[in-house]
Amino acid sequence: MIRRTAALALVVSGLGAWPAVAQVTAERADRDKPISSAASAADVCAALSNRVIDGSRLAADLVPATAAAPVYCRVRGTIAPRLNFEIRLPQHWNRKLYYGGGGGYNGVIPELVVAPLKQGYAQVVSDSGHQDPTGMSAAFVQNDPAAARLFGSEAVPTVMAATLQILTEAYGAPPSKSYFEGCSTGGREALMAVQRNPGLFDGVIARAPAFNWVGFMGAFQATARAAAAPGGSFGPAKAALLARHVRAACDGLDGLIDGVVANRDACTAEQIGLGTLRCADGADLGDACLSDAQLTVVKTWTADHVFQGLRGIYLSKGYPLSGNEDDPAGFGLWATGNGDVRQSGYFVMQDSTVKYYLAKDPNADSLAYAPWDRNPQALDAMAALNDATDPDIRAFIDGGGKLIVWQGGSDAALSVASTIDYMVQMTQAVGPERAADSTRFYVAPGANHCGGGAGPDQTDLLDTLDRWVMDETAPGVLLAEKFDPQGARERSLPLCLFPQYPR
Ligand SMILES: [Ca+2]
Repeated sequence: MIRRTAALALVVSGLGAWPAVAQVTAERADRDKPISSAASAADVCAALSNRVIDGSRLAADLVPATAAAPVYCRVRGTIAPRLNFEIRLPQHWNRKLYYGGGGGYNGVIPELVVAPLKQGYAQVVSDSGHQDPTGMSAAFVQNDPAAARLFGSEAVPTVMAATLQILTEAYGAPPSKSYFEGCSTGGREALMAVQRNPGLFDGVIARAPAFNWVGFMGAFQATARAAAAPGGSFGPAKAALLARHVRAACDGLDGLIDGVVANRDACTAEQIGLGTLRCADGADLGDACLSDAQLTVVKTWTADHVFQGLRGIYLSKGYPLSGNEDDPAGFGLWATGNGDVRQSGYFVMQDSTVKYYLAKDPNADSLAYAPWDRNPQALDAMAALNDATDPDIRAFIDGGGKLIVWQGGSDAALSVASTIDYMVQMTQAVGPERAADSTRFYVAPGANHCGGGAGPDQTDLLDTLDRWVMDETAPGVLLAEKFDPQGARERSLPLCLFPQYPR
């Protein structure tokens, strides 16, 4: 409680926009309707509807129950000038807050996360301060440094300050515990909160964190350039060839031929022997071999990339070959565009990044922008905004915070090797005792970026985190499950603490 109050005061004093909880509580006494933490969704909707809190008028409406989700009160507001947030209040509040992270370049209000609502969590999400239905454009940073700062790190503490005030308005008390969970950009927001606002959350789940923004964007561009080069087009048949080759070399190294390479450390370049896939003379001779240009795509993708700023270097570790490169929603979606690189996630994200952060020219040809570190000041500026690479998270740990980091072993969007590197550095920075006491790291073999893929991708990390925070039941080996589209369980695997793997 001391920790929470201190954190809130810190956030509020830094903003000036939202009054402190103490003031709100005092205002409460003037209102006639008694509200308690037992208030129903309809009660809190009635209490909050049309309330003006520091210049922001709240819209509150009751969302009826559906087959998928229970009834809840949806509260919408805007923090000037245009930071939109949405709070979802359950029928029976469990006195805890769940903050859900964003994705890509944000710009949209994330969808309802049903499981925490069913468990009685209040839930909050935001668009992080700009509006863009594609969620993949960095145009918002053009001539708007405030929007750039909100996306980088400031949206979460700003929305948290408002949310704590509104929950206090609704229930007469702030939450007893606050958790953050996000994937990709949401995972970056999770680590950013741990690093820059260490008192904000009692527990944080960072899934597939996009934490090394400068590094992985540069790696995106490098692979996109290779795939855009003459002969570099990498279609589904070539991806299938590559995946079969990797599985033949590595699938059984974990003791089970199941289409998933769990023993990734043993699946080395020597074990894989990519050279045997080369077409005669390096020419493209069909779908049974790879041309030199196509091998360059794979080598660029699996290589480490280091970019030089004035303040230091920016790193992206190579992507491990997982044997799941034939998944059109993984390697195909992100890296190659299934044969048309301009349709790939890499191209789209790096293109917007070059145009609005680096070249600062909406008409720039992003693939011609080379080398990636030609403007080191621009790299440093983007890193200062967006990189959550600080390994020293002692302030978070020493304040009692718990951190769970998760990533899919065949994540083609963000390299699991970069996350492994961060977790090693973090452990060195805080010391192995603190890391063992307060952090957990899981790699789910065969799981894609944030979910999907050949391997079991589903684990209830929120429940795991909550039991850790509430009961001090430290997580060990968990269960990863995979469900078919009808919700039936297809298979499961143990979810081991890194660097262990199921065998
Ligand atoms: Ca296997």
